[in-house]
Amino acid sequence: MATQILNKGVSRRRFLSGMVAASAASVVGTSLLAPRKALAATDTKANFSGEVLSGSHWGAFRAKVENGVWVDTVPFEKDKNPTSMINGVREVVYNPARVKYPMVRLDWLKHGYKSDTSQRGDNRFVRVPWSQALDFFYHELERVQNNYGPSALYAGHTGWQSVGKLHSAGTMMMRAIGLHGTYLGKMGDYSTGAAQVVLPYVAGAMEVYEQQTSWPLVLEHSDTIVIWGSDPVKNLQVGWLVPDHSPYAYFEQLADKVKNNEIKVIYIDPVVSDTQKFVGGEQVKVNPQTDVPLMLAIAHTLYTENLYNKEFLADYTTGFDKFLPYLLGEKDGTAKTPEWAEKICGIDADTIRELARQMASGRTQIIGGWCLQRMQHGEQYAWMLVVVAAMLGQIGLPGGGFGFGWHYNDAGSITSNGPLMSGFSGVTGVDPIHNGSYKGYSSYIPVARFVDCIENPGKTIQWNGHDITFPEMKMAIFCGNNPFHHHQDRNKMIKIWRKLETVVSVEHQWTATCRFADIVLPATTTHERNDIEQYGNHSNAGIIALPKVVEPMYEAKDDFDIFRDLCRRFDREEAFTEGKSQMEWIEQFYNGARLQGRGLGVRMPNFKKFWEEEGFIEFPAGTEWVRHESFRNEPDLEPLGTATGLIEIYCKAIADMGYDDCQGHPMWFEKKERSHGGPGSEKFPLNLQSTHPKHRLHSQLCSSTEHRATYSVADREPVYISTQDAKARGIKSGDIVRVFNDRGEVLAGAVVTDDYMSGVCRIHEGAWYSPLEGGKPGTLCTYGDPNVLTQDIGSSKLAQATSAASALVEIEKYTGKVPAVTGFHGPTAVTDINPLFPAMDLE
Ligand SMILES: Nc1nc2c(c(=O)[nH]1)N[C@H]1C(S)=C(S)[C@@H](COP(=O)(O)OP(=O)(O)OC[C@H]3O[C@@H](n4cnc5c(=O)[nH]c(N)nc54)[C@H](O)[C@@H]3O)O[C@H]1N2
Ligand SMILES: Nc1nc2c(c(=O)[nH]1)N[C@H]1C(S)=C(S)[C@@H](COP(=O)(O)OP(=O)(O)OC[C@H]3O[C@@H](n4cnc5c(=O)[nH]c(N)nc54)[C@H](O)[C@@H]3O)O[C@H]1N2
Ligand SMILES: [Mo]
Repeated sequence: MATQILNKGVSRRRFLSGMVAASAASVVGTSLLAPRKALAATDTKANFSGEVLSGSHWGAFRAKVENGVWVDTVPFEKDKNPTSMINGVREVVYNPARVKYPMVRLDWLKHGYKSDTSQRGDNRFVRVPWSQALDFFYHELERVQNNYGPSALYAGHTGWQSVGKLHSAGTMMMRAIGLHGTYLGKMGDYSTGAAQVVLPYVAGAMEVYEQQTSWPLVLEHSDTIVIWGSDPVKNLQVGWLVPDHSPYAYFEQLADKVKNNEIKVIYIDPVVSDTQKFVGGEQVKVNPQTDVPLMLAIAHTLYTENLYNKEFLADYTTGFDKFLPYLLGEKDGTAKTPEWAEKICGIDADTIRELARQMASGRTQIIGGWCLQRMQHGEQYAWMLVVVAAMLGQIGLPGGGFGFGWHYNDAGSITSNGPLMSGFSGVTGVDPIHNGSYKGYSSYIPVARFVDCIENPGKTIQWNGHDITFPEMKMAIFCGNNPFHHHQDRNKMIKIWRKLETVVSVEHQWTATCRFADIVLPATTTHERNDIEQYGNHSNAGIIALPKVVEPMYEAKDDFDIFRDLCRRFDREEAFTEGKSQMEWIEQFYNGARLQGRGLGVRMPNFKKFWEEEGFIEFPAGTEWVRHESFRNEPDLEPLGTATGLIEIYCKAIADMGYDDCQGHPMWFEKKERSHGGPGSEKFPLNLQSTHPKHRLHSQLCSSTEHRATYSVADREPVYISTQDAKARGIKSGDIVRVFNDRGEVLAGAVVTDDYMSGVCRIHEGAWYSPLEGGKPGTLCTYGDPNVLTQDIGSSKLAQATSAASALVEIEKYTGKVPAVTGFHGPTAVTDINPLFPAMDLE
């Protein structure tokens, strides 16, 4: 049924005057945005047939287009290890969950910010014209700023949006909203929330997002590589910019070296990872959430067997003397021996001792992942890994020491000698219209506590040495992220969401966040607009043009145009665009790099030639590099960024914060929920992993119908379960099962496998929340969103990061009537509404 377009006359007359004429569609068309003749080839794609080179978070590709329709995708020939996810990218443009039109939630349209928010999630929406949707958006910003000030407006962006130096959706939102007024922002992210707070105290840098030692040096120098809770072969498929997948060549070389017994690779992981399958090596099956006891026992062995590097500890670290009494049990009466650890982590004491001896027997590179810090007390893992590496004394040597980012953004590749391109900025230097008082509330919150903030205005929590006092949030804006996948404890979130008066979502997929929003604005995908991006992340291998592949679908508009049209409503359009068209911005980013390139001796063609001809430039190769080498060579001249310039095994700054759950040195803390005999495991015995998806980027590509069918099981998200646990529950591969705990229940499709140890199961994060009864807390999720089951608690008072990886569940074969999956069909469009619905109180 076709949705009825509401008459523009329904719009609020008072503030509309003068705006209808300036409504987006009438002013911004592709012809105005790309005025150059030279751009004709990429400008109008309506009847285009041919091939377009472009890029995405999943890599670069050539899109085959026939008569304006994208029909096939082949990987870019320079990418020697493309991911099969490339096949799902075309479907981002074409799928039933595309956001087609501006939509307003039915009851919000009737009653505005006084709507019945318990209806949120019932998915009933009304199509409205663009101008009206943007007027509502603008008017709400005004109302909230005037009545409550900046702390009631949350625009704390965190999210993966899409690639492109111009259309960085979250940046555009922050720029536009920031031109209107100040707002409540966020600190940190979900990815590395705990590590990025603790590691600067311990090692002087975040350590997570930085480049790592070049792979050729690791392959040459390492005797042992310990991969600790990390799966680079799975996780390097995607990148923040367009990945070049260059590290995969090194994993192939590593596999050869493992085969020839030249390098020993040990995986500390409850699961046989994709990396282990690709590279080979041995698994040490650790009980989930108990890596810190294992590390403490390794440290204990290194110490008692005199296998540690005293000179390194003396010259490069501080505080070992304060840590030692804890390690030896002089403080708490418990020596952290392998026998002590065995009972917690499930690895027998002799194996722990052998592991410690192996690590001390030659050059050892420790490669840590991030899942382990995405759990309660996640700070301790990151800190203790550095302590073990410090005791081994190889930090700063090629193939030795620690690294926390090898699974991310092509790390370990060799960085080119090319220039770095800048991008669209979230700030302008132009004063906002509203610059009100935060009235004693904090102007930012730790990002993973944002639902806690909505629930508890006025509450004060501790964070990284500060008191954070939550304000009363009234309005929230999301653009380029999907909180109804990324945040924990969905059912709690649904209840608390009702306290918000107005929620805006700018999206191109009808995600659960759209379902729980009031105003939904349809954005274009990368492939319906022009952009430019860096090719290769840490490798910075080159620059790739991202020309439009097809014309925008339905009424989708570029984020740039959405926010410029919003800014026009408060006289900040010029400040937003700086008077430049999209193509002028793209050209400016390119020319900035070209100028830089001259200084580096890298010649780049002029923009016209780049854009019209190759669309791709490769930079000359750089040189190999060793992380922490300069510190090792000259600790006085190149100190770390810590308070002492040294590695802080004991940290006075943290100790002085006086937190019970993160003290002056790394420690083992029992968890609220832990499998294998830990708290809560009698009722819910299985540890639920919600690690990063093998076939998606978070929730992105979940709505790609054909791609989803390649991995879903009985139409549901897979839940991986060990052979032993499946047998005990009478579950076979292909069964629909119910995964549940006291927080909620989801259906999923069972995959029974020997890759998982008993007591461990997994549903990848990003599976779309698909409620049986939309908006009802506790309702069954028909597809398998793992965040229905996770805990929403801070990691500790230090970082207040997400604890998504601390969750227990039970699984049973589902015997009830199997409901259809509800998540992927877009909104229920209400069309029989009287256009003269009761006037909203917009004053
Ligand atoms: N249980 C559990 N939860 C987790 C994690 C976990 O390990 N376990 N991991 C966490 C981590 S590390 C992360 S980084 C987060 C990720 O959380 P998010 O970054 O929120 O996840 P995405 O699915 O990438 O959401 C991006 C959204 O932006 C939209 N989008 C894409 N391009 C554009 C655009 O051009 N314009 C606009 N307006 N929108 C666009 C996409 O359609 C998508 O809905 O999830 C976190 N949540
Ligand atoms: N394909 C794909 N790749 C991605 C992403 C994606 O969505 N899809 N997202 C990207 C983003 S935003 C991020 S933040 C990173 C995330 O990177 P990470 O957080 O490092 O990755 P995960 O896949 O969540 O988990 C890595 C490993 O941790 C193991 N693990 C889980 N629990 C435990 C435990 O208790 N002990 C031990 N020793 N190991 C454990 C898992 O079995 C898995 O092998 O990935 C990036 N790469
Ligand atoms: Mo992340």
